[in-house]
Amino acid sequence: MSKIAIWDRNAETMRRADIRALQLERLKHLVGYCMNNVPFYYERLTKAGVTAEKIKTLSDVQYIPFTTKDDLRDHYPFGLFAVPMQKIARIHASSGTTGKPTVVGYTKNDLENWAQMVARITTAAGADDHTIVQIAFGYGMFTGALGLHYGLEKIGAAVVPCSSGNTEKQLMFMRDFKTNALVATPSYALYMAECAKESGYPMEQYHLRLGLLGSEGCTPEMRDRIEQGWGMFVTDNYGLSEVCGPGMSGECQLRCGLHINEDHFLCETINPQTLEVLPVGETGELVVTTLTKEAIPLLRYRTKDITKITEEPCACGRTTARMDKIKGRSDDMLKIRGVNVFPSQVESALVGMQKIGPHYQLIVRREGFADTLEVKVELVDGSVLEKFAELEAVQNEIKNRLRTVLGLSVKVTLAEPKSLERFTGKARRVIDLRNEH
Ligand code: DLL
Repeated sequence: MSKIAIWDRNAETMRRADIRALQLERLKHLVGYCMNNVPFYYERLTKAGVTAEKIKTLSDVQYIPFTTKDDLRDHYPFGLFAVPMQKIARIHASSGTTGKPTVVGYTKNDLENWAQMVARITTAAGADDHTIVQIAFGYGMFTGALGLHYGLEKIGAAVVPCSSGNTEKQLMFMRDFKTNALVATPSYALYMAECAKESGYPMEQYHLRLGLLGSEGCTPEMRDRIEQGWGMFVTDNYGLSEVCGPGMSGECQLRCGLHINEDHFLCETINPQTLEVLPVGETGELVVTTLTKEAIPLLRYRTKDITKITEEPCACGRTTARMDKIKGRSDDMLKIRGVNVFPSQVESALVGMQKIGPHYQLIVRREGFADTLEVKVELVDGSVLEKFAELEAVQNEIKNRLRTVLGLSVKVTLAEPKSLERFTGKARRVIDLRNEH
């Protein structure tokens, strides 16, 4: 592992009191800016009785109403933009599965800030000007590819904009270019490792050392599998298109939480049911206020992502608050016969078990009035399917593990090797059949 480098020492190692003071100053300015430039916020803030002058301390942020994905959708496409179109330099949209996508814009300043934030988190992860990085996120409206692209260019890395898919070609470039870093979703990185093993070229022809993975959850167990598959060191980075894209936070090489770019984002956690603000250190839904965005500033945006924040300084020297790896989304949480189940819990319990592969699927059904969960996993060795006693033993072991972790009895189905779907972008592991007849 290389020595710990810091891209923007000023911003990343500020004293806590100075960070808080800067956030307060920016929050006050932001409230005025939103009032003056976005009619939606003018109405919301006026109704709530909030003005810039009334913000005296950072905790006064709690008086500002939340903004949600529905607010963005209701104002599709540009209704929440705070600047005229002449000032917009780029437009992205989120990959929503239903309804209209959420559209976000960037001014030139926003793009520069974004690239700086990505430069910070990729440096923290261990990338530098010796890095040859293949970007295997889909280029297009998704913020992942271009977001990482410009940040990595800024730190002097050689960027290979492969996009996602066409895995054989990706692998050829990796071998021929001596690519030493990979940007992808964890599920695609895992799939690529599987393809590399099968492609017939010795693994010594691959030179990956660093995985900058993000855009979806990845348990430590899954991370181990990816690291073993590639022989590389994997870091996690987080963001969402609504608040800029990747670059909001990322792990340093010590991997004890994701450093938040706090000069650009004010983060809180709330109880998603009661909406009350939680004390720092308690697990809840992450709420983000963008402190510097010009094109589409967001006040208290509800991310639906579940995490907790710590303000303890990190041994890497950065003083910025860190968030835990995302535990799940509040809207991903399955409620099975009264028990809360996060797909990540199932992943932790399964991945790393002998005899089964790291790909899985969760199928939720409604039977009568009760919801049931089926967990489908792949066998490493398909011949087990013909040996009843062995099959039953594997099935029971998985069932018992899941019962211990979830406190719930689930149906376990063992499938042929390589029979479950593979993903080149974000994985879709939960199939919810509750509303199908
Ligand atoms: O996924 C932005 C991004 C791109 C982040 C590339 C990191 C790397 P969206 O498509 O708007 O934006 O999806 C945002 O993805 O609310 C989380 O639920 C999930 N997500 C993103 N990063 C992580 C992560 C991008 N590191 C949504 N761990 C978020 C877990 C993540 N979930």
